Amino acid sequence: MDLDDGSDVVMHDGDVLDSTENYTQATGTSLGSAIKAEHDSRGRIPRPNTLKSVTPALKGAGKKMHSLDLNPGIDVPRPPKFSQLPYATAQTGLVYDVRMRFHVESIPSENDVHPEDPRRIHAIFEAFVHAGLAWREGSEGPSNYYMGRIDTRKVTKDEVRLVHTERHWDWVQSLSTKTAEELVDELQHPGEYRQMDSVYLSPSTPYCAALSAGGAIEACRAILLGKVKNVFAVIRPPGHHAEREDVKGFCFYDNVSIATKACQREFGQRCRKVFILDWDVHHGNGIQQANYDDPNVLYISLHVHQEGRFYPEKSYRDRREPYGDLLHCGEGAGLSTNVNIPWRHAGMGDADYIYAFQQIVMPIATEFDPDLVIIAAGFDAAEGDMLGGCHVTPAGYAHMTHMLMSLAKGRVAVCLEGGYNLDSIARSACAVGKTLMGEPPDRLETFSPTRSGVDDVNMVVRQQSKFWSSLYPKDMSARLAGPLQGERMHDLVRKWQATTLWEEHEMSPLFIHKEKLSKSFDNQVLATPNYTEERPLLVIMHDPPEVLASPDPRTGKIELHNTWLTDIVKTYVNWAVEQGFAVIDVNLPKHVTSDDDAQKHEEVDEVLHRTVEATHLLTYLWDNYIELNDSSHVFLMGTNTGHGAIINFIKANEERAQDRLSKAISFVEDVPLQSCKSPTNDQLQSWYYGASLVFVANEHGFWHSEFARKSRKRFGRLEKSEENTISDMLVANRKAVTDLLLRETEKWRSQRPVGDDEEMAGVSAALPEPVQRGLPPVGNFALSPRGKAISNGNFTSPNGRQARSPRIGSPSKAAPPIANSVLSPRQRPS
Ligand code: X5A
Ligand code: ZN
Repeated sequence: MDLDDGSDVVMHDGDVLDSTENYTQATGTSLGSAIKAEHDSRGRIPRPNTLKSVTPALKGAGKKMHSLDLNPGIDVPRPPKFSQLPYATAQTGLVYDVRMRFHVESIPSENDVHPEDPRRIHAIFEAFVHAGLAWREGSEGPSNYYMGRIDTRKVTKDEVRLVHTERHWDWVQSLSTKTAEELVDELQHPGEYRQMDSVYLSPSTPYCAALSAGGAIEACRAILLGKVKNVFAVIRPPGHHAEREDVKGFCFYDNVSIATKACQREFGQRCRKVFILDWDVHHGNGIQQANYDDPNVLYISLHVHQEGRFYPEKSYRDRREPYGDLLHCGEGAGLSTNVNIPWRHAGMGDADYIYAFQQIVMPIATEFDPDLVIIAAGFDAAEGDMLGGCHVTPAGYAHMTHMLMSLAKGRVAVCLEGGYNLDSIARSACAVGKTLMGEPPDRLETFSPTRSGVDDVNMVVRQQSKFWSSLYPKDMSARLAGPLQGERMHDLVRKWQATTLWEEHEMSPLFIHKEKLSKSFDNQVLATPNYTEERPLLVIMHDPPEVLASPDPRTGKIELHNTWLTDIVKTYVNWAVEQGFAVIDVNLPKHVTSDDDAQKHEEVDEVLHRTVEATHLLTYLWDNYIELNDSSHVFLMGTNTGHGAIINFIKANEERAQDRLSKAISFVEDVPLQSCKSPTNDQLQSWYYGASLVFVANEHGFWHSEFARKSRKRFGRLEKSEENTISDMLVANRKAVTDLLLRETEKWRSQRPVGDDEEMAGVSAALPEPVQRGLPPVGNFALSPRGKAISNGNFTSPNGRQARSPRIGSPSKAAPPIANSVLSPRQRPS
């Protein structure tokens, strides 16, 4: 065996422990001076074998654990008290050694203390003592309930080599003989094979890193040897970012992976399968790498990912592709035993974590059925952590711990990783410690996971359902992306709408010049042929129709017979056409697809972004199709982001809007209500008040704001709807809208030539002429998704003045319209 020198295990050193463990107000600097006292004249920490050692060295892995018997303190683990309840009456172990505080910045920076602060482990130990969980000289005692103290020791080279390269070991070792200046130089001019990323170095770094990894091993061994029921290892430096040959993210040795492999080697069948749960807010790239092809190590990590923008992604020397995304599921025999739960946003809280545990972690871990559970327990997702930006509470950590304790007959080793707010980590660790000791978790206080959190979890379920028989619904994306070549329903529905609007009202697409084009833009803007004529023009900017589905509970499939589409906007279009109005119908997609994401789940685009897009579109329509025509009236109607677009447009085009716009009608369900206040024109808001009608959902937050009582006028003429969804509001308030439009157009209606339009509308509604009419001119005015204009010669110039040829589909391409005959499922009009 490849062993270190004879000093590789040093047990309790009375002097050091007594002088520092009671150092209750230890700070970075005061601790620094306590440590400096032990440095020799050259400013180096003595080699461990010069520290007074009270026990003989324990060499190598797999030797009998002697320290448990040798240490005569009150906090030594005792055997279970009651053989009928061996687990319940056994103690929780505690690994903590003050010497792990020696790893400090060699030249401390003045103002900003490095977050991976030596006080971190002290703060946790201190909190344990104060909470009565851990014993310290001077604590009341003896108590039967303290954690049982387990000594740490230095990891051996042989153990480190289970995970890291020899070069990695040698380089870490080499730090111990360097001066402060040399260490700074090492950081600033990293050698050819190494690039420093988020670490600091001190001569005692190799020593502390060795104690940290050794502590993780001894924690697990104590459980597997039956000395304790579970363990909390308060260790530093952390480990989960350290890779085979890289120190990274404050980490030197991958403590948890080293402990895993050491225990698998020592205990064989008794510790064949290890489950590592990593709740540090960062992805544990090191743990993933070390166990990626091992079917006997299940690694599950919950971490903020932000689509690759969060640490440690983008920090790899080899510039590798995202490593912590949900597609990384292991390789070879280890395919399926790597599970990433990447949060696309920070700000996750208890409810998100509990949801992930219930939907993913516990089903998979239960099916995996481990012999040992190790928690890579960073507390940087805790409320108050400055690096994580999340909100997990102590009760949240307690519940996660509690759930994990149902696995592996309760064999849970908690190993500290990150966590940088001293107060947060102390409180979180206490909650975990108490839970390990048998105390039921505190009540949770938040229960609603965030929208994106639910999406993130369900995406992982979908991915992992390929590998785990306990996960449903099963994924179907492979089928979609394969020979089936699924199309987005959004695009199909809009195509169908275009077909019906063509058949019933001869509505056809207006050319929209868009830089970034996608299928979702085809057919977005449909107009009746008379939109340039002297008659009222109604422009409706609306959300896509609502789809209500009852998915198959097992497969997640949405069957068409269990799916309903409600398109209330259509009834407004029908009504307006009957009145002889021209109509421009604008569909505002909730997500704009791009070519390469055709079969992927997409979150709804941000409201702000969608509103900006809708504003551009409205401005374009106004410039090219509305302003220059002969309309007698212009009515703008908008739902949700359409409302925002109308207000934005008015504010940016005060004069033009006031000149031509007759009424602006809005329906607002789940977007902010916009005011029409202009900084330069006081008169604008009173004009808008007179020209608007704004329906606001019954439960919209506005009604509880102070605006609802005073200064309402700037929001236009508000109507509180009885209803709460756009569809319901459009139904319930239709009469108010149509009455308003009738009143506004009274004069025009009494003067116009009789018969003309009603006749046309009546004919097309009663007597469709499918074969003659042919297919609607879908795609004729829009650009194709690839950005190429498809034109068959009938091109409407963007100024909208040119006459439009109403029938464009060539008769040879004619296919029966949807209403008149049914196409077989595979058949397509060619
Ligand atoms: C263990 C851990 C975080 C590193 C952040 C570097 N490391 N910016 O939490
Ligand atoms: Zn972290």
